[in-house]
Amino acid sequence: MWSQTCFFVLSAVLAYAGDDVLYKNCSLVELCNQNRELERQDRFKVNPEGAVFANGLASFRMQNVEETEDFFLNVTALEGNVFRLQVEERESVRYHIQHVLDGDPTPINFDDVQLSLQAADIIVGNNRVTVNYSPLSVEFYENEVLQFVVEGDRLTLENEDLRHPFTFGVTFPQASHLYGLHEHSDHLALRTTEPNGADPYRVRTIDYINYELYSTMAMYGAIPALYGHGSNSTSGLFLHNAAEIWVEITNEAVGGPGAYFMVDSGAFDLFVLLGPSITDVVRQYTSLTGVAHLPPIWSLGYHQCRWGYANQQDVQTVIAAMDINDFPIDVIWLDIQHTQDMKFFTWNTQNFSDPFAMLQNLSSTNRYLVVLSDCHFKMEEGYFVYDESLANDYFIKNLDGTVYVDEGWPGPSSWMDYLNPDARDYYSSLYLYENWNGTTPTLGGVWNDMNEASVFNNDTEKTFPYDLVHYGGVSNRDIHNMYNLLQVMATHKGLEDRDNGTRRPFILTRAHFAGTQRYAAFWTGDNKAEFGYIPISYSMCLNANLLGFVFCGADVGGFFGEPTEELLQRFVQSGAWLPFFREHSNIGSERREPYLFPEEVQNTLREAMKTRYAHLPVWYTLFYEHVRNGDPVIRPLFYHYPSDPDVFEIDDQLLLGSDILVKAVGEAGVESVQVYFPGGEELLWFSAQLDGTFYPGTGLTDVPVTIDRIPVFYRRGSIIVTKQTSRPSTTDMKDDYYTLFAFLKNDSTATGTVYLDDNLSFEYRDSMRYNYVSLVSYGNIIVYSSIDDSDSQGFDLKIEEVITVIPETSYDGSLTGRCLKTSYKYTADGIPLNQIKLKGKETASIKLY
Ligand code: MIG
Repeated sequence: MWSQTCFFVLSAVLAYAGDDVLYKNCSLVELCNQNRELERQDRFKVNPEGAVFANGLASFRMQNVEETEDFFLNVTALEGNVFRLQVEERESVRYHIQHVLDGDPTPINFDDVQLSLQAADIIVGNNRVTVNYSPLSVEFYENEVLQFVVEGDRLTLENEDLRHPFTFGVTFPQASHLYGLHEHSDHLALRTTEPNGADPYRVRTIDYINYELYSTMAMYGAIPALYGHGSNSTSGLFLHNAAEIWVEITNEAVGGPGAYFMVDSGAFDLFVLLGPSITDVVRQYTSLTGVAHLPPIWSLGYHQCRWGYANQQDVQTVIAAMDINDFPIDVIWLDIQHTQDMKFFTWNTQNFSDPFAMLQNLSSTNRYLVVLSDCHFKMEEGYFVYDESLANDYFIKNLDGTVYVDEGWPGPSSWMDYLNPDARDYYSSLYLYENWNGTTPTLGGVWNDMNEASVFNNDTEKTFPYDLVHYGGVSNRDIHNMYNLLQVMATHKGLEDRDNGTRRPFILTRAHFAGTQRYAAFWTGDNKAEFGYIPISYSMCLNANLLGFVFCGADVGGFFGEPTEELLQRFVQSGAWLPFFREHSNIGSERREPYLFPEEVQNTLREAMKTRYAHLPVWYTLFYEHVRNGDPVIRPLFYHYPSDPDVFEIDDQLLLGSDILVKAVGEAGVESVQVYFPGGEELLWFSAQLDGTFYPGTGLTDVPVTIDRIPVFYRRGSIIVTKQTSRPSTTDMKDDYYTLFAFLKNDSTATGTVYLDDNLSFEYRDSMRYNYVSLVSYGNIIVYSSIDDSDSQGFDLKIEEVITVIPETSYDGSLTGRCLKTSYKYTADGIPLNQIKLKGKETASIKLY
């Protein structure tokens, strides 16, 4: 026991002796240093002869200006204001990735093609794509407004032995700000990078240990999508490529903000998203790369994690202490220590000698377990996963054909090659109950950590070397950023299969790529117990939400270090408003379960957590709306107030849906914070404390804060659907009645939606078993109707109370800054509301009294 503990601590210290020199800046990476200051020059032209136009595809013959090499330039029109631009050598050896897009996008026919001596104009609906032959450029117009340009003078395509780098420049003429290129610990609005300033944004999945605030360095996630937003419109791009990318950003350029992409390998396969609104661009992106399925409801509750729950008694003790101290919790997590010698899919025989009993105990309290499972496997004969994978050739190889071995948690390890479909199937099968001993449905989810992949090797920036070889001879260069996607696809299939598709899997992944959102949630990795890591968690999760990855959270409390009591309270208060809500700490930090603190600290933590649970219907409904439409769950202000330039750089405030405004408190000792209230004078924001105060949407305003809570506001005109009964877990809330808050406008109306289903299965998807309800309040009348013709039987909307809120006016009609609340618990006929069942499939109303 002792020696083992020492080993953990020691290796933890070694692993975290992080040193920035470890990670290369632009000057040390050939791709970046050789291309960064590339001269603008026309290197290519289109030869108008030989262009082919058919079925939504325009294929041009492109040549270098010396006319010695032949390329093609293809423009495809896709549904919903999207185009695809592909440029490639005629005799291409470039690798084309698979599995990233959510199905093959269907081309649609052009309405017209107009050819001149200089250019081809392709017309599709409101859009026009102009391919200018020489100098080469491709312009994208929406309603005759130039939205997006691919510049020809920074286009290069090279062929080398193992890599096929290319570069290109784009501009967004209508934009004032650029967003995207997740994941960086940086502001939401991308900043200008330049040779004497910040490095270009690096897009490569890397375990950036001790990550710093406000950096353009690569991190765990890599999503090569970029949006340009201005007061009048938004457009965007998605580069369908999983190689390393560096992106130079210029905000001040004459033709609009621009980006210069330096791509290490793979195909030039660019999707152009023409909006024209930010909502449209997000939907265009999610229609290409997919959306999440509904999370099992328990995964929206509070998660208690720690790298340090080292035996099954500990699990039981933590849950019991949470219960005794009245903290809601749904999930407890086990880190690497649950395994025998870091061998995944085994249990530590001494400390987890009876996992069935542990799971049984958890399930008796309606709680779930999530355990960590990494993609590296201990090189040890007799370890079944290692033996079977080796025998079947499932591991990644070195260039010389030998199996790749390097250091992971268990010491020398090999990494599963998820590009191999058989390896994926095998890996999926490991999750079956019969193969993973001691597991039951109470082990509801899996945590795939370290899948950048992280390797304990400082010479390769703590990840795979570039030249590793995957199934089919594919170089890691070509798929590095999507390795994680292939893993979580397999994990997801494993979890689906073990329950015969009856339960929604929950997976947490650290690395992520475009498309990973279809299978997993992610968190922002190893942050620190410092105030700055609170606002950055909002910025990072907001960015991810714009790029289709909605299920995001940060280690509450900070992974490294010791939060002060104040910091912990602020972390819990802000983390409760991010989609994934988990406290986590590393093995070297002190325990910080909420019940370990003085009574007054416990009280604030408890209130923040209970507030999260009370808003569970809001969360669940927003996740459904994401599944349905591709919309983000949390949103930056500019998403709903796109023409107010003052909000374009705000990233420490979020909107949960459209109706709840939250401001992170990211500083110690503050007595007030500046909150930006959007929407203009007519729009009022009511304090969620319901203490009677409200603020008009007139911009930055000082709002007093105490340690008790962070500023949260409800939008006037909305109906907020909550559950007010305090319960130990989301499962226990299943049959609880709803409490509606209606913030009535001047015309005495308010609107909202709520979604109900069985919380756990795929029946909502496979047999339309749900009830999606629209609500309209007219003060003392509530009108409800099911939005779809779904099978809503059993999902009646049960309300116990409706509270209307209106601003108080003084005798001369001016607002007093206070509001009036009215509670309704009975119908006008004197029937208690909780005896009324609002069935689906009908529009009806109840009169309240
Ligand atoms: O090298 O499993 O980000 O959450 O506790 C560290 C131990 C490996 C990194 C994860 C962290 C987790 C830790 N892991």
